[in-house]
Amino acid sequence: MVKSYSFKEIEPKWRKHWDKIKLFHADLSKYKNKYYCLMMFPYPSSSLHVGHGRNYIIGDAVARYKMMKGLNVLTPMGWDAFGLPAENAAMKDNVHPHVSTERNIATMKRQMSQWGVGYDWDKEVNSSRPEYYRWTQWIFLQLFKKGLAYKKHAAVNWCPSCLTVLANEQVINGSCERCDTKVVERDLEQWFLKITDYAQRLLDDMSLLKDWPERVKIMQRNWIGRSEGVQIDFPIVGSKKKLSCFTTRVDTIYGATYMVLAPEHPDVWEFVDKHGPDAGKFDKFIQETRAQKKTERAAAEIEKEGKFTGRYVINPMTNEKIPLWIANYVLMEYGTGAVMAVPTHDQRDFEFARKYGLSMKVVIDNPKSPLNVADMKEAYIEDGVMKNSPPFDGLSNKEAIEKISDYMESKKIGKRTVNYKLRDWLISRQRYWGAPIPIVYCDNCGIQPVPEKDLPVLLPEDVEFKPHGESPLKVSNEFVNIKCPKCKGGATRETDTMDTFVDSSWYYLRYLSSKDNKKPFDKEVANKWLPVDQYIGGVEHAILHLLYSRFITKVLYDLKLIGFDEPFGKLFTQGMIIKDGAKMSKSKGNVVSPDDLIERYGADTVRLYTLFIGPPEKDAEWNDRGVEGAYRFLKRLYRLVCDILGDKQAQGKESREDAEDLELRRMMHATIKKVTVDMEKDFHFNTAISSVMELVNRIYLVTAKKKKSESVKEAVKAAIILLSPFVPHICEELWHNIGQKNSIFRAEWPSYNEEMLKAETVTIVVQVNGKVRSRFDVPANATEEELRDVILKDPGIKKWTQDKPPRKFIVVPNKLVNIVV
Ligand code: ANZ
Ligand code: ZN
Repeated sequence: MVKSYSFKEIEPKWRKHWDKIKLFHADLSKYKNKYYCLMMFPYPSSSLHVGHGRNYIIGDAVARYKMMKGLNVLTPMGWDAFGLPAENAAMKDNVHPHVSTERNIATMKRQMSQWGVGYDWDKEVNSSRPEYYRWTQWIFLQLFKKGLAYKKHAAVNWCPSCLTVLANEQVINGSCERCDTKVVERDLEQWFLKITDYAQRLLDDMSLLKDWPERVKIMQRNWIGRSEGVQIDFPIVGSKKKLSCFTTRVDTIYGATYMVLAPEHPDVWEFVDKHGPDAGKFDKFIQETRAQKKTERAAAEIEKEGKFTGRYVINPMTNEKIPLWIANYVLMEYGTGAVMAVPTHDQRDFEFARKYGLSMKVVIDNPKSPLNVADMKEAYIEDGVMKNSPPFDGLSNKEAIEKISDYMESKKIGKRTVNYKLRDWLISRQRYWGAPIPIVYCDNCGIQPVPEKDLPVLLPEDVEFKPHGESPLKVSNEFVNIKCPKCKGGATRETDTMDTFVDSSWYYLRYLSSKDNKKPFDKEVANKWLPVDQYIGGVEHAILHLLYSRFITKVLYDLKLIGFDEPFGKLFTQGMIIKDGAKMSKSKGNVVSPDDLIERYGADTVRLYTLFIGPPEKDAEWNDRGVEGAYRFLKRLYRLVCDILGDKQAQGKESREDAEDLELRRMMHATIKKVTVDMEKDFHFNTAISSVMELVNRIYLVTAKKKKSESVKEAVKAAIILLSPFVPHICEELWHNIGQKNSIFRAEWPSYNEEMLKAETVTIVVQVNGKVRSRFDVPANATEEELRDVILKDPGIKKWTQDKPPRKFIVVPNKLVNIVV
């Protein structure tokens, strides 16, 4: 009797079995062959779609494969449950985030389970529960005590839709990372973490991250943005003060014909007469510039606008008086907020100087064709020869950089400095759904940390959680008004909550001690299990989460709380799933739910298609027809094992081993090698799967001719094992069908024999227009394509074909090729 493929029966049965045998349970005391496989934990915003599935399915395939390779695999999962996505979802559903978060978690957990994605749920974490955020607060306090958390007044990014400030990293092309609304600037007092103290280490240690994608490292490097240059002091005419500017091109100093300040520069009103007739104009200009987006102001194309302050500074090398301007293209956030302008060699300065008729002087000449200010159409920014810069004339500008820097340092005019684009991490949020910042303000004692023994600072439940531009916690008297931990006088609590990226910057440590209520994590266990062996997640976190986690790990390392200073050994970033040309997402209305597909085809089909869709690091277009194809393959596989092996072959007689068996064995070894290498190297599941599909096709061909053979049995067994990380349910079922007793995931991953891979060769005769012209040794059963490749490129054959594509290319397998030209 041939049974048909009934995934509805098979899938729940085996999931129950894996639970029973605790397949995904990791014994943390056994760390010898440890393999920490981590997938980025999700925001519980709503149900998952097949795009999300890619992350978990890839991770699950890797975890199962590593188990079969004999490693002790830890694969935990949890919930990045605080923050805007969860809170926005709650508002939409008009329920408290507590309720919606727990409800969404239940849905997502069910979906993960239905995908057949296994986790060690004993180690689950939820960042919105007090037993977790207590330790997020604790980590904040450690940073505070180290001077790495501080409060300051600053111009910050404000999202008018989310009604909260955002970190620089959360502003993508001038818009909110969450809701795409254009951000505006606001002046507020906020909490920052001093990630800038770690800028150099975050750069240097990237050399340790050998198994990270190059593009992620490049993004982090650019974000940190290190520049070497000189900070130069310019005396101000009629003042004792000096103006400092940062330049990477000290070689151009003799060409600095004016100076520009950012409109936000704190000294602006020292230079501009506050009560003079022009004060109003300046004030208007400053306000207007500040309303411009910083990203636009930093862009090369911006229309340069400025105003002359009426004052002058002295170029310390030429001793000339040069005018002092303010301009929109200078930003306060970078360097000193003041720039020495060299219009001949900097394009922005060039445009500005031409617009306002400021003087220009060539100081780096083009060695190929001398420059002339009057004829210049743009700044000359290449390297060249020093000119108009006595005593450095004639040197190459590269040499001059060193010489002038030395000179300035010896005369105390300037100092070599390094600047970073990276800014401190703004972590306060004027939102409800986050960990309260554990700080108290007392009139007597100032800013006081909450004592560790008083943690957690619980999030009050009796407040209106909807954002209205001010911290919702402000309205809770009970929360706000407390006693100062130091003097016991009246004091108030900080009412901002922490950015969720603080929660997620350490969760990989908490999995190892998820139930410990004495400490955030266990140093010994952490040192044994970390760094994470394989981290898998979306490239959209290249800067945000991945940079913050590296920073927090380094801080914990410096505090001697852990013994490693990079959290993630290997990183894999999967591409996005696209539907109808756009990233699959609820807001775009193009989501495909796994629930319907699993109902129709089963989880294995969805998994197979998700992994087969293309190279996993690349974006891929979801296509429902492809799902159908995956389903057909699984049915075929099922039939092969149950029908042919089970019924037909059982009745047949063992046939004699022949060339066909040999070829099947060769192919089996080649397939084992292919899948193993793909799993170890680039996670190219798609090519791994297609090679097993070819093997299955070959088994079909052989069994069509033979009744019974040992090679077929071996090949079937190999095919089942090789597919099991991808389609675990059906493979577990077939594994038992072929007589195995234990779970397939307790079986050993097959090895291959290099000797077997060598294909047999045959000699074929090649004719051109019916005349024998040559002979070739080629692998047995070479395809027409392979033969064309070898034969048509051969000089001896080209002579006869005159290198033109043949009219006909007739193949008699393993014997002869006839080319007609
Ligand atoms: C003079 C000069 C001459 C410059 C020249 C460049 C070319 P990176 O490489 O990004 O670090 N700069 C400094 N502070 C700035 C600010 N707050 N806003 C806008 N521009 C600022 O860029 C450093 C260069 O950017 C500095 O070198 C300065 O212009 C400008 F032929 O100084 B330069
Ligand atoms: Zn006090």
